[in-house]
Amino acid sequence: MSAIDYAEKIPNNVNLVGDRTLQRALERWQPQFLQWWHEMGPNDFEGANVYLRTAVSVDAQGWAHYGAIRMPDYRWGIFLADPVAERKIGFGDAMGQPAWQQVPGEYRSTLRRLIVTQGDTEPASVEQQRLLGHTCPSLYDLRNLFQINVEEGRHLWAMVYLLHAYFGRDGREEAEELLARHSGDADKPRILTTFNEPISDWLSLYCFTYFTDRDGKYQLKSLAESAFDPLSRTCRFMLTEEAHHMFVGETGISRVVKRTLEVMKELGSDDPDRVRAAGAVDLPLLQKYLNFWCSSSLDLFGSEISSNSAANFASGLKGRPDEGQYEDHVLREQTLNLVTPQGASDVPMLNALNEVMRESYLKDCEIGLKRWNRMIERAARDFRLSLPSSRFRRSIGAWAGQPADPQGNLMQRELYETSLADWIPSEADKAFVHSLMQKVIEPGRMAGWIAPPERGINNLPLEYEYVKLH
Ligand code: BYC
Repeated sequence: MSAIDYAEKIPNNVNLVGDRTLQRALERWQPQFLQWWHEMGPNDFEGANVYLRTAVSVDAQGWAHYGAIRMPDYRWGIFLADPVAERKIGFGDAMGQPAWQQVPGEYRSTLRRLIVTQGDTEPASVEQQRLLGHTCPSLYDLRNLFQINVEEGRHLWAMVYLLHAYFGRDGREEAEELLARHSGDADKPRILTTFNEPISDWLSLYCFTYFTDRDGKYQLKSLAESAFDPLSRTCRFMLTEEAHHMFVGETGISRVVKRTLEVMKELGSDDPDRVRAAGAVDLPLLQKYLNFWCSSSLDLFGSEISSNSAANFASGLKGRPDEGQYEDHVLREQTLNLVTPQGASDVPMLNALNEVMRESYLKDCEIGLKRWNRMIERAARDFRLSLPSSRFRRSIGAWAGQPADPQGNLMQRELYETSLADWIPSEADKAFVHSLMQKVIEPGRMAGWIAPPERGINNLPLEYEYVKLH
């Protein structure tokens, strides 16, 4: 178990003092990061005392430390999971050879690109969520939002450490660019489309943390398999933080469903208009939000047929999540039958790995859907939530721009365009959801559109003042 050194200016468990040049470079980046947080983070809440958890070590018990702090005082730092002794490459053409402690020259630019793409999403999400504090449904939720935000900030630190430590001058320049691109910026947007979508209401936040953070889980798991050992160790520790983000999404949507069912019971009706008039989110509206964020997140896996994915796997840069669960780790002999708008064909498995990952991701997404549908079934309501087909509303890959309905049926483009407002939130839907977003900050109280959570944080009561605003 590695303890984290909090006596240092940059808390770390990588013996930063042992490398003065790296330490100095990171100490130069640190004020730029803090300035970015001050400008692009949840800056209207800088004076608030937030009940946050901070890692004290990188093992499973390392989350013990909880305490109220101001967010700008959060100790962002560099934490890697402990090394695995004599770790070997677990897949690809170099399988069985020792994992790399340095970046092989021939993979330098590809690895840098993967790390930059991963790193870019982290500050992007903080930027996307920066105004949500003003409309929080409770102090409990406000605290969870801020916990997620500071951890995304730390995930940025994780990638910046790799860039500084292993990619020299190019890496340092990329680290600066990570603070210069901004979510939704017309001139310098974030790299991946989902991270340029506005998240201006809490229903979107719960969908984002359910669907998009789950893509994070899959991407981090596949990078945790990497032959480049520092990347693997970094991602393994990031995954421990990611779990809470998905928890916020899954329980957030559960609480919305619970409240909606209560309102339907009180009204004795499931008429969406009446549910809305009573100040709750009708289930068809929730379905539209699920359709939007799920389809956007499906794009994050890349093209169905991808030479990048083949090269990354074969060279050992990026594996499949939980690579150990598979039998064949080289994949030179296998094919996958893929259906594209051009028809079905057998594709070399190496080129189809984005699709393999997307399909296992969709299965993982189903778990929440089952839970929510059980709640709806138990309330004897005749409605079921579902995931959209991976052909629906795609912008990347074989199905990009294809007019497919949420069930995946191709249709006439004109009808598709006019039907979109029935499938994803329309302007009127968004305006309604925004009208629900009224800030509730009395300890223990909840907004009317969401049920309370089953329990508080770290065994504290729900009435605890998780954020002291003044
Ligand atoms: N948007 O062969 P292709 C998270 C580009 S979330 C825009 O289809 P490939 C988090 C691609 O870059 C996890 N561009 O796909 C969650 C490529 O460009 P170049 C983030 C896209 O390369 C919540 C070209 O299209 N981590 O952590 O096999 C809160 C052809 O690429 C998109 C990662 O993504 C898109 N959606 O896979 C906070 C892991 N998709 O190179 C955080 C690192 C593709 O030809 N990234 N393109 O110029 C990767 O592994 C890969 O870059 C991708 C794409 C999976 C994104």
